[in-house]
Amino acid sequence: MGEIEVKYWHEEEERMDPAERKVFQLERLQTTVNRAYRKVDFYRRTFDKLGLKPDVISELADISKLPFTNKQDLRDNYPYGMFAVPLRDIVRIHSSSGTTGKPTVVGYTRNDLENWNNLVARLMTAGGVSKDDIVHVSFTYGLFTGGFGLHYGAETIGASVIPFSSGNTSRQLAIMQDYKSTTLVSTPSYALHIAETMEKMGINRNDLSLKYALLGSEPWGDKIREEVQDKLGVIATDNYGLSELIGPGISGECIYQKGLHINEDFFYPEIIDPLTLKPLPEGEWGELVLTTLKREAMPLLRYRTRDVTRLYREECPCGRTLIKMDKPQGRTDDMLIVNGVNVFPSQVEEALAQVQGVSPHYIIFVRKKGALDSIEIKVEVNEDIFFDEMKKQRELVENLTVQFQKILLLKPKVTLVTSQTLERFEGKAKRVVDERNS
Ligand code: DLL
Repeated sequence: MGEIEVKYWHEEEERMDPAERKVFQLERLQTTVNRAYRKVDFYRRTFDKLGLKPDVISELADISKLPFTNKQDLRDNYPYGMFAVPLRDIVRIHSSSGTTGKPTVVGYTRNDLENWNNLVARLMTAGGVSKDDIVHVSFTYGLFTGGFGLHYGAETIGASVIPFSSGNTSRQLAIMQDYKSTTLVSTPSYALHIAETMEKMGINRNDLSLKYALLGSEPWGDKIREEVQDKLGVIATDNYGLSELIGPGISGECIYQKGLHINEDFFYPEIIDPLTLKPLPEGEWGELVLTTLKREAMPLLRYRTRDVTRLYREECPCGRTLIKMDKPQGRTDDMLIVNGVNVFPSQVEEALAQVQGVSPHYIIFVRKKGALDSIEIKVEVNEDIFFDEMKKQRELVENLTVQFQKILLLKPKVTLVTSQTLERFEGKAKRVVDERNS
């Protein structure tokens, strides 16, 4: 990695002295709170009910006096009730899929779009991309923010963008090969799927020109990173965001892969205890809460992301001074409670990483057995394990069970399945089947 040159998109902002950045944050927070109160009925009503005045912020710590905003608030104000500008000033609308309720709608003014493009350009630059790159986008283009978000970020840098969108993996590979794509943009699970399809098609990493993979939109750990890097021959960096706040562009890793740099001059991050709702000090794990600092169309105050991570400051070899967040471990609403024990799917992945011979593909089943919950984890073995050797299989199951017990603090039933039998995903992977209420 030594020869890789560190690049910045907004060097001044990304390397600013944190004390100086705080001055900007405070000014922007005050403006945001004022605008939200004046322009969004929902905030005015909430503030008035609490007897809060919009001038409540005289220092950054005062943010804890503000109420939280939840996904339900966006749903209650569906579709345009959270907008702080008239519709004629909105130039783009995205929304969530709405599979679990009313969709949440997000609007962007022209300035919001410009900021969004630049924030994505920042994280893509941090991940190694430059105007010399050919960027293949495998995110869906549509209401989902992934496709358009990364697309315009790459265009802003001046890279050549191939807007493939999702589906037809063998054709995607042919295009990547012929067009000499240097950068893959997708979910981590889709990057894995591409790697497997390459094997099936007899395509070698040297047949492709890939150098970077910018992966995001779902949790992933080191095992997936290693596989993707090894099989595609790339530096794979993580990037995080959610549509309610902007989409991708909230944070991203640099090529040193030492945590995600948060664009904190645009989003003020806090970590709270999801039960007491009290702010937690830097370094502690909890729920990420974000406040927009520059958004025109839809300012959001203390939005509860439900994502579990921690915030920390440390000197990064890349020179960025932005606060970091750890790779999100999962969502508080994805957390399974199995016989009173909290289980995150990411812990399963962590356990898998400790064991040789298994792939990163798994599914967790939770069932009710009488009064108790039971958990089964189906794990796909690697091709090179001889499935007909009973002894080897038994050892592998024992090995996995020990690791799961150590990390999950409960004993699951472990079932091995042959290579390539679990479902693959083009969008976000679904790894939990909770059959307790069905
Ligand atoms: O997934 C935005 C995005 C697109 C981010 C492309 C990065 C790349 P939503 O569909 O609204 O937006 O889903 C947001 O996905 O609250 C997290 O739970 C999860 N998520 C997103 N990025 C990551 C990540 C986009 N890097 C929800 N690691 C968030 C873990 C992630 N989880």
